[in-house]
Amino acid sequence: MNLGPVIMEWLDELAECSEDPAELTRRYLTPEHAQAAELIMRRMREAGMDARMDAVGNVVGSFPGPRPGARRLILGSHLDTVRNAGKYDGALGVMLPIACLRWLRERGRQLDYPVDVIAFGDEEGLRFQATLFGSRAVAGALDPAMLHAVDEDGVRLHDAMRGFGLDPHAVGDAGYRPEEVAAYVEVHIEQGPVLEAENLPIGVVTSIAGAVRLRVEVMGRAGHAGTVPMNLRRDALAAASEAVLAVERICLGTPGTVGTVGVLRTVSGAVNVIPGVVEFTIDVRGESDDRRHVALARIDEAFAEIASRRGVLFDCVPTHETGARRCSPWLMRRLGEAVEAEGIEVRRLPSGAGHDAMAMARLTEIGMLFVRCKDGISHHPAESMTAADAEVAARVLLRFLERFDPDERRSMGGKPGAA
Ligand code: HGY
Ligand code: MN
Ligand code: MN
Repeated sequence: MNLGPVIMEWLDELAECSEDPAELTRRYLTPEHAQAAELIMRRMREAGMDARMDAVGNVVGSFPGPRPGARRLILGSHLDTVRNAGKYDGALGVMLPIACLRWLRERGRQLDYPVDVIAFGDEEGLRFQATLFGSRAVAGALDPAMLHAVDEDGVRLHDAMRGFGLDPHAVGDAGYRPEEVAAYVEVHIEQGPVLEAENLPIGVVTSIAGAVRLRVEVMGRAGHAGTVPMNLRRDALAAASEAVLAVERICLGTPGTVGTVGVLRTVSGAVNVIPGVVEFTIDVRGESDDRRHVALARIDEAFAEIASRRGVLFDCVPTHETGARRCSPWLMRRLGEAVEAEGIEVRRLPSGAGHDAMAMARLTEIGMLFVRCKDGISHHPAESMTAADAEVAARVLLRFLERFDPDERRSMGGKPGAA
């Protein structure tokens, strides 16, 4: 079939769309987003799809299928990246389905149901902290308040939309109606070590951990580093440092949760000034929503104790929360059958990382395939996978596509899997 090398070449090409040639960074509503969108639309058109940009900057490719009005299968993932990212997080789930549809078209094999491929414009939330913005819009689950988010240069999301040629009042146009969608399936690198450790190229995802992100501001009192006695200080950075270690200690002590402080900065810091204001972010995930809430309550208590002992204030603002999601048993079974048909052991595994599928679960049933990645590394330039594994994933997806019946689920009853 030889799709693996084609997919890897497309991913190399897409990785060129970066705001920094030295490290891959592609943020929402930037010239690099537009450049990537053009490239993706070109590949979609080669596959015989209609390709367009939707009202929030997602790229949507549509394959009509012979039965107008039949419920459509949506495939896809995100085109944006974290800072200094790897080439495969998100991009694999955009380019692989397009390559598969082009392969089918070149052989005159027509699927008998409509398929859309969506490259979501903002899953990571790197620029506006508006995580899953593109997929939430498609799922009709967008919180309009997100439009007022501001990036690090003070640009508001709705102004950036206008600058990108989009109308912020039209974001609702990106939504699909539940009755027109049969399922959403996302192919993604595992971003973890399990498949590699078990020498498997591919796995079927069972659930996606829920996540909450907060922006925390610690307000103490700035002062001269030489004149303020230690016992009279309200050092915001010392307090924040205790808070960071509290997040680590609490999540270590709350089984099934992970906690990360990914960004920390002193506001107008200087070597000879006691930090007055410090900002940092928190990301807490949990296999179950309850576990995540327990960890958050404990973090709240710890911050209150630090604040009163040190005479500082903590202001914690949630910037994102998504509940844990279960993947559809129906889709897990069909994806598993496709893996088995390739002669591969079916390994089911949970996702600790978040994905657009979490938002799409508000619209339809979700399924995910994980592809092995080297050393489980992701969100880092060392993120890598092989053409051979891309080939396996393409073969599995093609088997899934050729057997998929958009009406099968309705005959089985049941609702999308929200844990
Ligand atoms: O943060 C995540 O889990 C995803 O990569 N956006
Ligand atoms: Mn990511
Ligand atoms: Mn991702």
